[in-house]
Amino acid sequence: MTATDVTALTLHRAPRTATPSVVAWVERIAELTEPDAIHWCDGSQSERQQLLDGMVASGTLTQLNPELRPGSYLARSNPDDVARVESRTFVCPADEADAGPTNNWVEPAQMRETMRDVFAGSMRGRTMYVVPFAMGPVGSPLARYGVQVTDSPYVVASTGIMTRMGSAALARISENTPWVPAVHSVGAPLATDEADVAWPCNPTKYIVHFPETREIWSYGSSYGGNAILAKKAFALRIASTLSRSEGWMAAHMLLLKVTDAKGTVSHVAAAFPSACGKTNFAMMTPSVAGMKVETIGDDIAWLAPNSQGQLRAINPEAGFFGVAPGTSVDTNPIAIETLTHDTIFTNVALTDEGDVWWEGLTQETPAHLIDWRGADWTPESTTPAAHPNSRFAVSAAQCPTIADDWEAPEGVVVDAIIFGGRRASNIPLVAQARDWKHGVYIGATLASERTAAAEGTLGELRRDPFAMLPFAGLNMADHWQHWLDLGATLAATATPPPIFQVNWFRKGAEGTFLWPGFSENSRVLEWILARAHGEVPADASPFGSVPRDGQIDYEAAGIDRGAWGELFALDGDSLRAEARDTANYIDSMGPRVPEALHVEHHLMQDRLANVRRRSSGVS
Ligand code: GTP
Ligand code: SPV
Ligand code: MN
Repeated sequence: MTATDVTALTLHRAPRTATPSVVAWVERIAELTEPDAIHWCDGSQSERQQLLDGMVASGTLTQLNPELRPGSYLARSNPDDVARVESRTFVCPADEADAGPTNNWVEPAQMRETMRDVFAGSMRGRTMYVVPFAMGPVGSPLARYGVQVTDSPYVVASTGIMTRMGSAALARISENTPWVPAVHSVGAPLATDEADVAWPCNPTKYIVHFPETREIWSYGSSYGGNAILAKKAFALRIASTLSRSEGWMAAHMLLLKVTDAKGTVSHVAAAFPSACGKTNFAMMTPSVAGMKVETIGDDIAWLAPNSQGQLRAINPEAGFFGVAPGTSVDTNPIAIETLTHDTIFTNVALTDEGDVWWEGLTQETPAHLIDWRGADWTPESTTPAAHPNSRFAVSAAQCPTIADDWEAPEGVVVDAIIFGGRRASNIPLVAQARDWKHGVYIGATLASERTAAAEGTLGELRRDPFAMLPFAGLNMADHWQHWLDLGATLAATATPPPIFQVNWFRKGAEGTFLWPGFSENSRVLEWILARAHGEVPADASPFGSVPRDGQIDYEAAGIDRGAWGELFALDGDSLRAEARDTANYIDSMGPRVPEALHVEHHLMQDRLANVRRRSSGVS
């Protein structure tokens, strides 16, 4: 098909509501990528079913047993396409300093040329889908809009779950609406009569952001954040620069609603790095009597101060793309219930009954499975049945604990902010920052052990400031300044929400987790809210305020006094060594690091100067 034919097809097929700038852009991308056909997605149920049926026919999806898992499908990716590829993710502002030390940068004109080269003819033999979407409730003042073109029906179906996708979003985009253009190709053009593979992709991958023009170009991968561009690429990387110029904040945070036994309602936003417990915390079944936790979001929050000095938040997404392994009726019964129907699973194992399985789902391991690579698997196998980064994509609306205010157009008021990571040592179970600036220091210096959510060495400790290391589309030091500025904006009219640090992953001498986690995290949440509402005193520690003896019923959580003490133990030498590393780390973020963070670091060092080895929480 020639470029002219494609243009005619586009014009013919473009819905009347499509604004001319969107149509013109679609035509330009079609001329570059040369698809065989163009389909403008309306987001309807029938369109969705057609896509799913087509993918079953082509072998991309396996339909699960409709009696066990109605409306649900399994995708097996190419083994080289199983997680985000941070090494192939680029942030390309005109000035390298605006990308900062944490991002891969290429001069934008050069990167544009590379994009033109790799995308040229990249959709030959395929259909290009035009996928309009809203991030946030359609019509909300906090919502933003985008259009992704992609040659992957799997990405269309996933985006249909993860965003408000289709005609309503497209109708919102007028010539006066800023919208984010996102171009995606699997990078596997098909020659005439060439048979397709189940998971087309390309060994060469690019996930590219041009923050100044708010553009995204992604090539070669169909996995998660690499390809569902509304999610990390837009709602975090592009949004982190957009929000800085507009005075709000894009955060890698879950959002939840808590109602305590007295009926008091609070909302909490919490940032944990990838695969460190956001989905679990957002869907928690509290062990604290009378406490109710409801879900608003499990991965991304957009935060905005309002004129009364409140911090308002929305979940810009409409679905959950969650880690499967470890999810069970014991750890996350709400997720298990959410996943009973209409779910797309990727890289989990298939049972002989046509249902899904993953490590940790059941205590008993099935005698036979088809593993995530499509090979026979038995308990004797030495490789995992499900890939460690295998995931489910499911609509948030079908979560049994979805909060009634999850789509409130004005967002919910944030009463407390939490930062946490996976830390075997040094970091206490919970501590309250002394003030906003100290909280920003905690967020900025956050570290965590590396998980399977990205490529790299598992378990290696790395800094993950604000859980945004892979998701900041700007100079990290500017992001830190933006957090300080947000606090100042809030403080001009009201008291900003308190900031806390948590660590569910501290290990004892035997190398096992000291804290049971999951439901028992509600005990920590209860203390956090009591502090946020000014109800209880606390003890002082170098990390800020920590619980007083008796405030958290750790025995009810199933641990003894010894373990409780270890959760707050301070090892002076180890903490000072970490603080020296922190100083180097802060310096490595370059000349734009806010002076306030250097000051906070010195204050922390002073507090650590005389720590020997003692335990807090235990006398
Ligand atoms: P992303 O989607 O990658 O951003 O991850 P996430 O932060 O939502 O992580 P998720 O809740 O999916 O948890 C990832 C893994 O951590 C799962 O295997 C969980 O079982 C495990 N996990 C979650 N919460 C806890 C906890 O409180 N304690 C322990 N020990 N493990 C936990
Ligand atoms: C993460 O890695 O933080 C995720 C999964 O939420 S992905 O969408 O692939 O980025
Ligand atoms: Mn995430």
